[in-house]
Amino acid sequence: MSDRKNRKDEQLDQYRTDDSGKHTTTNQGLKISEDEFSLKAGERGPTLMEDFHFREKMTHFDHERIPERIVHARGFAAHGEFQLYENLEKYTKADFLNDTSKTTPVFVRFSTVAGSKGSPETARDARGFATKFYTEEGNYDLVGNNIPVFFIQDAIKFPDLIHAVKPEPHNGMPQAASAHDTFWDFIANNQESAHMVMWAMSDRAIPRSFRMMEGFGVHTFRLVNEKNEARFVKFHWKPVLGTHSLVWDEAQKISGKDADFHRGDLYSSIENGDYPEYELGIQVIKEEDEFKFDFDVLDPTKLWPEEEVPVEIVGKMTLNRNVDNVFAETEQVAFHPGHVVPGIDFTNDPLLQGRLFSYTDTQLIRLGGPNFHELPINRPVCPFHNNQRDGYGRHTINTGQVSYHKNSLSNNTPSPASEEEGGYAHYQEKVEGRKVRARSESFKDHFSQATLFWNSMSDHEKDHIISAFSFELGKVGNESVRKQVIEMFANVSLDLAKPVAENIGVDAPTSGGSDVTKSSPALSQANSVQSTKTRHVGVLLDQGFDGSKVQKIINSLQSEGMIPMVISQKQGTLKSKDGETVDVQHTFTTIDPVLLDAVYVAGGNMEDKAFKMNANYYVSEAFKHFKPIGATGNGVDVLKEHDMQHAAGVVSADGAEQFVKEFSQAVAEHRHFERQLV
Ligand code: HDE
Repeated sequence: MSDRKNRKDEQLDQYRTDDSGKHTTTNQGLKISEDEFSLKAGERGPTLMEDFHFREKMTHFDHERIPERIVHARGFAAHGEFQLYENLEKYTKADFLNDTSKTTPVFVRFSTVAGSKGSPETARDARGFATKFYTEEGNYDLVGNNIPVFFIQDAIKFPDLIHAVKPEPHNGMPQAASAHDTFWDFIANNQESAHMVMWAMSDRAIPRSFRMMEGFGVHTFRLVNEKNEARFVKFHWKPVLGTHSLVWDEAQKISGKDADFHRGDLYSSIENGDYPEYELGIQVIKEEDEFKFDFDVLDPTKLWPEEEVPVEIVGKMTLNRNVDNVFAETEQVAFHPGHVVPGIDFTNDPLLQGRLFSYTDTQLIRLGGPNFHELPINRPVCPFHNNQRDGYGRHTINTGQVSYHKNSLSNNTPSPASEEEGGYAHYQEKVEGRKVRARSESFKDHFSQATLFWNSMSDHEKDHIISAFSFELGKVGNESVRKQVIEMFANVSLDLAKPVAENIGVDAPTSGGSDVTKSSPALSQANSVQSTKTRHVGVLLDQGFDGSKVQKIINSLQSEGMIPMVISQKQGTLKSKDGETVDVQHTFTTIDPVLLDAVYVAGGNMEDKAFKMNANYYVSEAFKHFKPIGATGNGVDVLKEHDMQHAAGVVSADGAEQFVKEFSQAVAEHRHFERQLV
């Protein structure tokens, strides 16, 4: 946890309270003398109405729940800071993007979209990536996802999309899953979804960690500079550890073994001082180039290929503090894409326009009224003044007689600021048109970028997409829906639609295919950053191991940034042949290979059937999930038993140094999908 307090942290100090070591009181401050027995008429008699302590305690409990978010209910958040690398005044007058000496406090909430508040975190889904910048000009919210495009082009369709993906209304199933009839029926009948579905069926929808996924603002926004020159912009977050994913079988098993897998990973990384870092990137298009591309820059189902519009890296965000209280902070935080600062503005993207309405509206029911901006987590670090008054849960005590504009009694204050004084002025875009309910022709190509995405995938990523479609559609009972989806995705690629059709028992498409040959290497995770940092290595160990060698290897793995965890049959201490001792961190039952990044069989008693059986299980699961596997000493016997010693990503080099070198390389590569293709 970071020791230095930033402005937001200092502000939150006024609201923090520590109850430890204190007497219990009622909410009126009255000390109570008994907290286990209600007040009764006689030891065996009825409880009395006058027991104010009982009534207050129970009433508060009865009202502890608020409605969960209609989407993104399952989320986890942390505090941090944003540091600008270079002054962006040529693009924007936003103060926090103009001064490299400033750090801006941030609060970031990650989430899944479809599942309820208690649902498993490794479901196949997009992830929310919402950032609140507490700038000196007010809060700026970048409310993004880990997928750069969206299912629909117009906000009016959002309730339909969400109704289709949520559990079906007649039986309330399935939870946190798109693998059901109504979702795929919606997709087949709303073909603008093709591009995002490709992402949702790809490895991007099962990230290894919140720390290893990208973030995207999705919409095209505007940057406006001091001279009132505007440019189109797309925002990106690039994780310093690279973008990495789980595999589907593993993700499903993690849902059972540890439904808190992603929050646990974020929480413990921050507690251990391994602060998650993301670089902020911007893609900028000049206004005069608006129509120079083969997509409409206002269409939220399109990305701007990085090879055509490069991403400029402009700053870094570091998450360095866990919340003190999940309800007060993570649950009560209220994001809104309409929370902007001077220098950042909207465009006419019809999805964005609708979001500008929805987010305040939803907080009114979720947080119970119009004063949610006063909750500590939502307060800007700069002062706020206006004539809004009253309402449920008002905290501010506005003094004085005047609460209207214009006035003379308070010298016509509070009063609007001019642009020079920092007043927000909307960009004066010229707009004209008839009132129509329609969609622009330029929004009607739904498949080219879906094919671009497909073309950009490596062979193993394509295999995963075929498997994901086969799984999801395999769960769709209605045959007509299955057929419609195959026909739809035949427009993306026959190399995709044909094998899926075969897997799900419907006729292969006879027409379709795409002329698009373009690809964008930046879209493939196979080209992402490799790193050993914070990778969890399960060290399988038993009594009588080779003490000095194993200890040396464990220390070296640690200095490469990995987190080795000794796993054995029983908790306690293990003794080596040469008398060294090692503490056991987990037993074979308290952890599972699906929760690890790599497995290292460091040796043990192979005569012991239980040890051998567990070691076999750990190694075969890790192998199945393409994870790096290492073995030294008699641990190598386990590899031999599975005939895997020569497979990709399996390391059994003899000397400790060589072993660490090869094993570190294997861990940095994350997964070894060459195994899948042989
Ligand atoms: Fe959201 N979305 N959304 N969304 N969204 C909400 O607001 C909505 C969309 C996103 O951690 C809700 O406070 C509409 C795109 C995130 O608290 C709600 C449309 C993107 C979060 C809402 C969209 C997002 C939300 C529910 C279509 C990526 C969680 C609770 C026009 C750019 C924020 C809440 C958090 C949450 C509406 C589409 C991201 C109902 C109407 C596109 C990360 O207001």
